[in-house]
Amino acid sequence: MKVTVISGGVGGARFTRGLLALLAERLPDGKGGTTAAVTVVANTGDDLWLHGVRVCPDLDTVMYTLGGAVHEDQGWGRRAESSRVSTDLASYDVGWEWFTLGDLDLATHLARTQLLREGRPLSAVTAHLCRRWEPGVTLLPMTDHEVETHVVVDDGPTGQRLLHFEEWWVRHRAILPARRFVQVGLEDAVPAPGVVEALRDADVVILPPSNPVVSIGTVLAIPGIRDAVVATRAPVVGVSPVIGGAAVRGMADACLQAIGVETSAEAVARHLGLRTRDGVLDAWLVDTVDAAAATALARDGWSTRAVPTLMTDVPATARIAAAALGLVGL
Ligand code: FO1
Repeated sequence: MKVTVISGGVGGARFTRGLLALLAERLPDGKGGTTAAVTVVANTGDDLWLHGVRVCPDLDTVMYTLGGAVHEDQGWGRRAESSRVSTDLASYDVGWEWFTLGDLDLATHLARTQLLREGRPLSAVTAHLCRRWEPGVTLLPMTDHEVETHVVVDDGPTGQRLLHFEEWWVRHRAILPARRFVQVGLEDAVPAPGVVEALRDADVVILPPSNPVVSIGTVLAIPGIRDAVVATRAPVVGVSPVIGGAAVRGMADACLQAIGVETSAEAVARHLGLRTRDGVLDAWLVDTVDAAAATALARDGWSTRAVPTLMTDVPATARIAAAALGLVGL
């Protein structure tokens, strides 16, 4: 069975961890894993150069989470981390003192940067790093090109300026109203090797509860990826990142507001669109509190279901993954 997941950071990583637990139960490989082949196509729009190293937040969040090394409470970065280097760097007044690169996390960025400087594409570098963490999936960046999400914010009464997404998200906690998002470098980008094939050859494509704008939206914006999702023979099922009108993680509501989409399970589904009507989804899983959304969407041709969708732990997430697969007959 081939499963392809389009993922951002924390939400997508946690969902995939539950999905792997479910698949290990249903299709065991006898070694605690699964015979199913899972590919994660991850957003790299949050990536940035900092202190001379290339930081890939969503790739690393998926790699660390599935590799068992993630700082569980944060959802990103390494467990048992320290920040001696980052603290000392601040003394030089260099870089972003509000963006902490942990000491162990730095090893990942240094290794990645060295391999990139040797001329290897990000997809090959990611595969190399995953040899250590054995995430149990094929982890692909959405593209090997540098595409960085920037946020247009007001600058004084009449001006506007561009902030890197991480500055808007971490330094300003998404408080500055985002007028729009710009993926710098998008026009030159093509899907990374294996991405289109993973979408084309999948038995199911899943959009987990990641940020629909800056994570899922950015991946779908890479020329060729959205078309591959629309064209795949696999059913495409999404899990709402919004429960009861509130974004579960991060500041998805600030992002949705920026593109004029209401923060609701129904509005996000309609934003992503039904595949038979120029969208990308066939089915949409919502939380039990959003049962009305499921009913409204079902009336418009959606395949929907309302189940508890809070990913409180791995078993709960495995049940959510089972409900998502169940929605498309798997
Ligand atoms: N998020 C924060 O809120 N504060 C940080 O200092 C921070 C540092 C950081 C370093 C490496 C990395 O891979 C992620 C980091 N994040 C931090 C999380 C990051 O903002 C998010 O993981 C994604 O951008 C959103 O998915």
